[in-house]
Amino acid sequence: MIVSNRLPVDHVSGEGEDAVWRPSPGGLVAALEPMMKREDGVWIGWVGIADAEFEPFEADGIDIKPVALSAQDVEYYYEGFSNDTLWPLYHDVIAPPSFHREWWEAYVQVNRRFADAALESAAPGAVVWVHDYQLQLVPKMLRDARPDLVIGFFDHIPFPAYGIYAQLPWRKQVVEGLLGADVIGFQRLGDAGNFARAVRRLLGYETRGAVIEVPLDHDEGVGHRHVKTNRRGARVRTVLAKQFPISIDAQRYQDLASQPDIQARARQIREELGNPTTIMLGVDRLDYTKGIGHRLKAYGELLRDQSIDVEDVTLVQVASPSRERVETYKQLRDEVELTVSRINGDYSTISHTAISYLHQGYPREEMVALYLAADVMLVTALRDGMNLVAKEYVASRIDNDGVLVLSEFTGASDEMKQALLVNPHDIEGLKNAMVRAIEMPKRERSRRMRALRKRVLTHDVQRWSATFFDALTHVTHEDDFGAHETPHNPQLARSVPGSEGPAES
Ligand code: GDG
Repeated sequence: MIVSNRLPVDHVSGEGEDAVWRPSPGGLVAALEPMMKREDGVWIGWVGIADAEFEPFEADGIDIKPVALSAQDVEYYYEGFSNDTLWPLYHDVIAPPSFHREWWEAYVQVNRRFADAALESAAPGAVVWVHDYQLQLVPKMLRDARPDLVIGFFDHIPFPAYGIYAQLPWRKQVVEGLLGADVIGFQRLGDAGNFARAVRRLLGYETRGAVIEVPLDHDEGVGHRHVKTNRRGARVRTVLAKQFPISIDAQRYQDLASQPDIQARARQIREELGNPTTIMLGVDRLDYTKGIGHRLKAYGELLRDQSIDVEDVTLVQVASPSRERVETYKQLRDEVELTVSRINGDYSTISHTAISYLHQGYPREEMVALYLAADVMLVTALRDGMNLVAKEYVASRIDNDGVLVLSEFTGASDEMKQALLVNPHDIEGLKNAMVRAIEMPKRERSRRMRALRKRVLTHDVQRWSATFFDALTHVTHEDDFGAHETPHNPQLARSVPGSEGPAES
C-alpha cells in the first residue's frame, strides 16, 4: 500500500462512475507500478481537487482510493502547514516559515484521514509505504492502531539541522509521528543524521549508526516487529533511519532521447533560438529553493561584463507554475519575471533573445528535446532533497555530450561528482563555472558525461524502490548496527508479521 498526498492519476472530467482519469506518470509510479500490480496494491491519496468526493476505482491494475479534502483543508493543511510551514523550514528557512496553530490542527486531522483510509484497506501484516512531508504523522497513527503492519516512510525533501528544526512548535509530535515507521528513508546521509540528532535532543532516545532505539513500556510491543532487549536490558523497538537516494526511470529517458522525432525537435529548438553556439537550460518548478534568481544574476553579469555575447549564448528557463496561491510564490514570480525582463531589455537583439522564459508545463517529450538541445544544464538550487532534473538531463544525453553545472546543495551532488559543482551563493564562482562549461573541450565533456551516465543508469528509480523494500521487509535491523550480517528473507518478514526471530531474545 502506498500513501502519498497526491494520487498517481489526474482527474480529467466527470463525476462518480463517469469520472475519467489520466495517469500522471512520474518516476515514483514507474518504479512502483510492477510491484503494485503483482501484490494487488492500493494507492491512497488526494485527487488534487478540493471539495470533491470520489469512489475508489482501478487504474492500470492499481486500486486507487481517493481521500477527500475540503477547500479549508487545502488552505490549512496543504498550502498552509505543508507548503508555508514545513517546506520553508525544511529548506533551511530560505523563505520565512509561518507558524499557525489552526494549520497544525488541520495537518493532524488530515493525516488522521489518510491513516484511517489506509487502515480500512490494510490486510494483516500489510506493507504500507508513506510518502513525504505532508504525511509525517501517519506512521505513528498506523503503528498505534495496527502493530502488525510493516511501515515505511520516505522523506523526499531535506531534513534540516537541529538548530532550524527546533523552531517548529510541534517538533516533538512530528518526530514521534515519523518514529512509528520501521524504516525512515532520507535522500542524503546528512538528512538521516539531522533526524537522529533531533530524536536524541528532543526525546533522548539512543541511536546507534542508522538504528534508533524507541523504548517500550512493559506491556507495549506485543506483536510489533523489530522489538529487542538493548545493551542496557531495556525493551526497545528499533527504527532504521538512513539514506535511500531517489532516482529516475533512466531507461525511459534514454528511450525518448533515441526517438528520431524528439531528436528532430531538439534541432528545431536550436534553429528557432537563432542557432546560438551554446544553449544553456534551466528547468524548475517556480520555487524559491531552486536558485533561479542566483542563476539569472550570474548570467546577466556575464552579458554585462561581455564575457559572453547574446549572439553566441542563450538561456532557456522553464519555470513551471507551482503553488500559485501561496504568497511567497507570488512574490517570487514577480521577482523572477522582473529580472528576466530587465536582462532581456538590456541585452537582447531583434534576432537573439537573452532569456527564453517559459512559465508553462510541457509534455515529457518536449522536456527531453530541450535536454538534448541544451549544451549546458544549470541546476543551482539553494537546497534540494535530490533534484531529478539533473539526473534526467544526464539520462537523456545518449550522445555523451553536454555539461551539467550542479549546486552542491542538492542531494544529487553526492552522487554526481563529475558535474561542475557550484555554490550558487557565490556569484563569481557560478559565473566562472558557466564560462568553464561553455568553453569545455569536447573530450572533457564526454569523459564527465560518460561517468555521470554510468552512475544514473545503474542507480535508477527501480533500484531505489527495490532497495527500500528490501530494507523494509528485512527481518532485523541488526546488520545496520554494523554488528553482524543477518540472512535476508523478505518472505519470512511478510508472512510472519510481528515475528522478530533472534532479535527478540
Ligand atoms: C521533490 C524534491 C526530489 C518540471 N517542469 C516540468 C516537468 N518537471 C518535472 C521534472 C522533474 C520534476 O518535475 C521535478 O523534480 P525535482 O526533483 O527537480 O524537484 P521537486 O519537484 O522539488 O521534487 C526534490 C523530488 O521530490 C523526488 O524525491 O528530487 O528534491 O524537492 O521530474 O522533469 N515535467 C514536465 N513538464 C514540465 O514543465 N513533463
